[in-house]
Amino acid sequence: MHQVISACRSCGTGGLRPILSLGETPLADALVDPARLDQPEASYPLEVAFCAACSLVQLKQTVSPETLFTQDYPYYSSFSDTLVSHARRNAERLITDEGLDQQSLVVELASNDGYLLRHFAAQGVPVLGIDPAEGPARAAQEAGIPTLRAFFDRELAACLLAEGKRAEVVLANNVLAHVPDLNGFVAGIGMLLAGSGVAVIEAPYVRDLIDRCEFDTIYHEHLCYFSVTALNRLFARHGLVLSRVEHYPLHGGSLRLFVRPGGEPDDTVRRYLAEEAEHGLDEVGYYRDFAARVEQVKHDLLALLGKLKASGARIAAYGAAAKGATLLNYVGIGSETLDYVVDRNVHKQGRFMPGVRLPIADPARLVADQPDYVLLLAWNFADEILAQQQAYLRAGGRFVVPVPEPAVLERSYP
Ligand code: JHZ
Ligand code: ZN
Repeated sequence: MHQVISACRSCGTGGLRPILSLGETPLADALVDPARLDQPEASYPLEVAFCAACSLVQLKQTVSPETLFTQDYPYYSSFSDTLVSHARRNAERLITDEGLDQQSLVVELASNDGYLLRHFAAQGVPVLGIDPAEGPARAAQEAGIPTLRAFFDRELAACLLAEGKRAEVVLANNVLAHVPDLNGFVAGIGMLLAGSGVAVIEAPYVRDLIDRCEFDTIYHEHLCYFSVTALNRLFARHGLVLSRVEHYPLHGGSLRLFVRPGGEPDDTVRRYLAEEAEHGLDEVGYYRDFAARVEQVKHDLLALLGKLKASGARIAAYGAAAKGATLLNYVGIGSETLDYVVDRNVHKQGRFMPGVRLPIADPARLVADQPDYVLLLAWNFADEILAQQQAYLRAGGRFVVPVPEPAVLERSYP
C-alpha cells in the first residue's frame, strides 16, 4: 500500500511539476530471504516532482515508514569505513566547537547501529539514539549506546521534554529525506534543542544528484531531494535559522547543515543561496533534461554490459546498496548479465536483491571466483572498495561504474 501526495511535502502548495518517472520498482532495502523466493514482491511507482513555490524536489509516492524501516531493515552504517571516519571527525569537531562535556546531551535521530554516537560516548558525553529499525538499534544498544526504538516526531520530542531532556546537539544524518511529516520532524528538532544548541543535519545534495545523474539514489525511502533554497525555507517556517552549510563528497555529494534556534546565517548560507539562484535550482527548467539523461545512462549501461557479455566475460556486482536495487531494477539488469552481488554487510549476505533476485555473497568471493568485471553499485565508496580489492585488480579484474556515465575504470594500484 502506498499513498500519492497532491501537495508539496514542505509548503503544502499544489500543482507539483513532474520531473522523472522510474516506473515501478520494489522497495530498495527489502532484500528477499531464500525461503521467500517463490513469493511475488510488491512494487510501487517511483515518480519525482518539483514544487515551484518552495523549490523542493520530492517523491510523489509515500510508502509507510513502518513498512520501510521497522522489520529486517538491513542497512548498518558501520560496514563502511569511510562513513565511520566521516562520523568520527564530525563528533570530535562538535565536542570541541560546542564545548560538550559530561553535563551535555547529544541526541541522534536515526542513530542506526551507533556509528556516530559512539564517538561522543567514548569522550564521556551523554548520548541518546533514536531509531525504529530493530536490528541496527539492537546493535547500538549492545555497543553501549542508549537507544530508543521509535520514530522521531513532534510527539516524541514533547515526551522527551516532559522528562526534562534538552539537547545541546541534535544530529540527523540521512533521515530528513525519509520522513513523511517533514514539518512535524523539523518542529520536533526545534523543541528538543537547548537555547544555545545546534542541530547538525546531513542530506544528499540535489544539485549533485542532478548534475552527476545519480538517479539510482532515488527510491521509496527518499521522499525529498534537498537544495539549500528549499531547506532554508523549511527551517525558517519553524523559527529555526540555517546558520551554516558545508559540502562533503559522501554519498555522491552531501550537505551538512547547522541549524540553530536563533542568530544569523553565515557567508556559506548566502553563497549557496546565491549560487542556486544563479544556476536556476529554484526553477523547473533546471530539472528538465534530467529524465532524458537518465534514459541515456540506462541505454549506455545496457550497451556496455551487453558488449562485455558478448565477448564472453563473467560479471558480478559490488554493494547490495539500496541504490543498487534502483539501478538494477530500473535499467533491467538481472541474472542474464550478473552472476551475484557481493557486500561486506553480514545481514545482507545470503539474501537476494529485490526484484532482480540476485544472490548476495561475501566480497571474498571476488578473489576466489575472479569474474572479469564487477559492476560497482556502491560507486560512492569507490576509493575504499578499490583500495580493498587490490588482489582482485592485480589478478586482472576490472570495475565498471554506472554513473555519471557508464565506464570501465582504469586499473589503479596504490
Ligand atoms: P551505501 C544508504 O543507502 C542508506 P545505500 C540510506 N538508504 C540512505 O539514506 C543513503 O545511504 C544516503 C557495502 N560496502 O551506504 C555496505 C561493502 O560491502 O552506499 C552497503 O551495503 N564494502 C538510509 O544502501 C553498501 O556497500 C565496502 O567496502 O544506497 C553501500 O551502501 C563498503 C564501503 C561498503 O548506501
Ligand atoms: Zn513546496
